Amino acid sequence: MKLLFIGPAGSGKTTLVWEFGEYLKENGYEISRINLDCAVESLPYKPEFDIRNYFTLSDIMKNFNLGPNGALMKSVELIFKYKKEMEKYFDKDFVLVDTPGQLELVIFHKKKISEIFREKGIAIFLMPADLISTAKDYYFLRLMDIAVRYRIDMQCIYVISKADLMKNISLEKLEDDLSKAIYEVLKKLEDSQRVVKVSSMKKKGFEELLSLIYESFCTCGDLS
Ligand SMILES: Nc1nc2c(ncn2[C@@H]2O[C@H](COP(=O)(O)OP(=O)(O)OP(=O)(O)O)[C@@H](O)[C@H]2O)c(=O)[nH]1
Ligand SMILES: [Mg+2]
Repeated sequence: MKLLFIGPAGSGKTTLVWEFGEYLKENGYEISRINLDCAVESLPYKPEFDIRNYFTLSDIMKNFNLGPNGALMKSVELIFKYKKEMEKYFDKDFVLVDTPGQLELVIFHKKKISEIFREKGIAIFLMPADLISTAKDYYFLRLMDIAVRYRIDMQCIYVISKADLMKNISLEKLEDDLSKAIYEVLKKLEDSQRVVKVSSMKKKGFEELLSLIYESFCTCGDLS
C-alpha cells in the first residue's frame, strides 16, 4: 500500500513519514520510505529511495538556468525518469512517500506525481492544526483538500497534523459555525470521513490514522 503524504509547506509531512513509519515497523509491518523532495537539506529518517541521489535543487537551477520555484516544478518531470528505480521499493506492506512542501508540484504541474502511486495508493492531505483558529480557516483547508482530490484523481483522506498545537478548539463547533449553505457545499463535494488528529511530536493518533487508511481502502474496493 502506498501512502502519498501531501500538504502545505511545513505541515509536518516529513516528520509524519518518519514517526508513522516507525510506528508501522514497531507493529510488525514492512515499510519503505521514498523522498521526492530534492530541496530538503536533511531528513530525520533514512529513505530507501532518495531523489537527491539523482539530483538536487541546485543541480536543476544550474543545469536549466532556473530559479528555485521553477527548478522545483522541473523536478516533477525528472522524478518520472526514475520511476522504475523507485518501483523497486514498492514491494512492502506500506510505502511512505514524502513530497516537497510546495503543493504546486502536486496540483499545478501538468504531469501528475500521483500517477506513480495511484495503484493501491492513498494520498494523505495534512491540515496543520496551527493553521486552524476559525471556522473560515477550517473551511478553507477542507476546500483545499477537495480541490486536491479533484486534481490528483486518487483515493484521498485528510488528517489534522500537529494536533498537539490545537488549543481549546472543537472542530465540531467550527463546523457548526459555518453557514448552512457552506456546510451543504462541503457535504456535497466531500466523501464523508472521520476526522483523525495526529501528532508526530507526541506520537499520538497513529492507530486511528492506520484504521482510517484501511477503511478508505475497503470503501474504494482496493482491499477485499
Ligand atoms: N508541535 C509539532 N510540531 C511538529 C509536528 N510535526 C512536525 N512538527 C514541526 O514542524 C516543522 C515542519 O515539519 P516538517 O515535518 O519538516 O514539515 P514538512 O511538511 O515536511 O515541511 P516541508 O517539506 O518544508 O513542506 C518542524 O519544525 C517539525 O519539528 C507535530 O506533530 N507537532
Ligand atoms: Mg518535508
